[in-house]
Order: sequence, then structure tokens, then C-alpha cells
Amino acid sequence: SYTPTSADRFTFGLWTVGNPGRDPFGEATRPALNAPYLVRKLAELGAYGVNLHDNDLVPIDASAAQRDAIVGDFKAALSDTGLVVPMATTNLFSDPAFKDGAFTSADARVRAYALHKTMHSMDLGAELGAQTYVLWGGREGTEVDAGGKLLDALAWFRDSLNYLAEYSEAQGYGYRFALEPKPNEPRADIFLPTVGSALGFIATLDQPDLFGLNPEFAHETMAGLSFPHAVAQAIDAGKLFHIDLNDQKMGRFDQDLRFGAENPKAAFFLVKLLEDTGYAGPKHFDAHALRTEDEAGVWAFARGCMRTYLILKEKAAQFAQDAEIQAAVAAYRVEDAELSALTGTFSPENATALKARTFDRAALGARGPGLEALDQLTIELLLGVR
Ligand code: GCO
Ligand code: MN
Ligand code: MN
Ligand code: MN
Repeated sequence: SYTPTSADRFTFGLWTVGNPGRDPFGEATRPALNAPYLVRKLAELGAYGVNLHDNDLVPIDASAAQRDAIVGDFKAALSDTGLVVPMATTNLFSDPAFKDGAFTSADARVRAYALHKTMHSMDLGAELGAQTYVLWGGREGTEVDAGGKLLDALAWFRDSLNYLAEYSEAQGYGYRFALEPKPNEPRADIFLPTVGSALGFIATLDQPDLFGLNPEFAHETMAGLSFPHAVAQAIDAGKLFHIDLNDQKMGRFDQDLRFGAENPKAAFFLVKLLEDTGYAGPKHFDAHALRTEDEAGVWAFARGCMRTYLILKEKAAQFAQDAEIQAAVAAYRVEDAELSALTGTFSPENATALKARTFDRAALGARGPGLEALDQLTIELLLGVR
């Protein structure tokens, strides 16, 4: 019953299940798997779609003929399996040309190459049917600020995003762009490090409606922030265009753990938030199997991400139906119709009346809202004893 179907809209990146286990200290521990094979395996497991960077599929130095052959094989696997490509993105981080940034490089030639590469990658994404275009500025940042480009970098970034939005509209692609914030890794300080930073930046763009967020569980966690809180702010702003699900220990290097593996309680509140608010976009797992694993471990990882989501979705439904929990939630919230009439809308009369009211501060401070008991009920539900 926790077996996913395409209706669940679970997606994986080619780079996730295709991750061969290389890390900064050691070589790959698994052989590379080709894209058509990954597509067939993901379809077998019940995924809905697959996402990609340009160079996950087409090597950066491929000829036009090689590109067409590779894309043709990939499309054949998609049409055989019914898997879709809802999201595409650009690799603006692997090539040494991008070592000091892509759109925010201090070298105008690198910035131009980043635009050139992204437009070609947008063409590929559109050819594959992608509607969301993710922009993860992995190399957009610094280790040292002696170059003095902090304000320039933001201006260059803005110019590039405005340009790409115009390109998308001029080509008729109709992409929705999703910015993916991350605080650090691979740069010491990445620009626009959190969901809040990206939301603030979007408001400064020429076509802000075309831009939203692709928040990632691990990234906000690395910043010491709550992912459910960040996602709630994105939803509130109408900006949750896409989502990267994984897990992470706070304060560690970027781990990309299986969804729900490390912080199941935060994962539960996240799933509850997505389900309660009717998030209808793809649920993308941006993570990979532990470096210790062989190919069987890769599929155990992929199955586990989806299975945990579905288990937590069931727990969220149980939370909504549990009479004791719902009574505790109801008791936590105190309504006061008479005061709400004064605070709901400002008028000079309401303000005067509110200022004239007296409040029993001692009683307000003395009230116990019952959160200990409610949280324990939640834990017991998650631990399976309710
Ligand atoms: C990371 C990022 C990437 C991006 C991907 C899509 O920590 O490396 O999460 O996996 O999501 O490049 O743009
Ligand atoms: Mn990440
Ligand atoms: Mn990562
Ligand atoms: Mn990501």
C-alpha cells in the first residue's frame, strides 16, 4: 500500500540515482548507469518523472550528431515508460570555467558563456517537455571577498535572470524559473543563501511572476533553519514552484541523505504541510544512496524515499482524524470574536476602542497551551503506537 504510482508525482534527477559515490576524498564506488536504463528502473519503481542537468545527459564536449543520438535514445526510453521530464537545469558548476561563478563571475566572458550554456540547456529542456527551470547557483559565491564584487554580483545575477526570462518568453517556452538557495558548498558563501534571501531577490526582477523557489530540505538544514518554516513562507508567497526532498544532519557537510532518514519529525511536518495545502507540483528527491552501497542499494534508496513520503502522508491523514490530537489542536488555539472585530481591520474607532481595553496579562501569561501533551501525541503517532 506504500507502493508509489505516477499519480504521486515523485521524481528523481538523473544525477541522484546515477550518483556513482564519488566524494572529495575518494573515487566512485559504483559504475555509472546510463540515462535510458535509469529511466526504465525509475518507471518500474513507480516514479512519475526524471529531471536533468544538460550534462547529465549530453557530455559537455559532445558533437551535434552525438547529442542528437543521445537525446533520441533518452526520448525513446521516456516514451516506452511514460516517464516525463517536468524540470530541467544547467550544470554551471562542474566545468573549471565556472570556478569563480557563472552568472556572478567577475569575468564578463564567463558570464556570457553561462548565458549561452543556459539557453542551449533551456532548448533541451523544452524539447523534453520541461515546464520548470531550476537555477541552483552552486558556484555563485566566494571564499574571499577581496575582489569587492558583492553588489556587482547581485546586479549581474539579476541581469542574467531577466535575460533568461525574456529568452523563455521569446521562444514560447513558458518556463517557470525556480531558484534553489543553498548556504555553502561548494563555495564558502553562496549568494542568496536561504529561501528568505531568494524571495527578497525575486521581488527585484523585471518579471517576478516567472520566478519562484525550489527549496531543499538539506540546504535550509545546513543553514540551521527549519525546512517546514521555509516552505511555509514560500507557499504563503505563492512561490513554491518545485521542491527538493532529502535529509541532512545539521552542521555537517552536504549529505543528500534518503528523505526522512535523519529528521523524520521535520519530514512529517513537511509532508503534512504539502498535503494540507494541496501542493500539486512534482516531489523531487535530490539525494543519493550512501557511498557504501552497490546498485541494489541505489534502488533501496529510491524506493525508501518514496515509501517514507507515503507513510508520512498516511500519518498526516491519521493526525487529522485522531480525535484526541484534534481536541488538543483546537484547545491550543483561542478565539475571541469581540477582540477580533477590533483587530481585524484598522479604523480610528477600532484603534481607540482597542487602546481603551484592559488585558489580564497575568492570566495570559499563566495559561498552559498544552503543547507538551500535543507533541507527545504526535510522537506516539509517528512511533506507531496510536
Ligand atoms: C546540491 C544541489 C543540486 C541541485 C541541482 C539542480 O546540493 O548539489 O542540491 O543537486 O539541486 O544541481 O540544479
Ligand atoms: Mn543539495
Ligand atoms: Mn548536494
Ligand atoms: Mn537540490
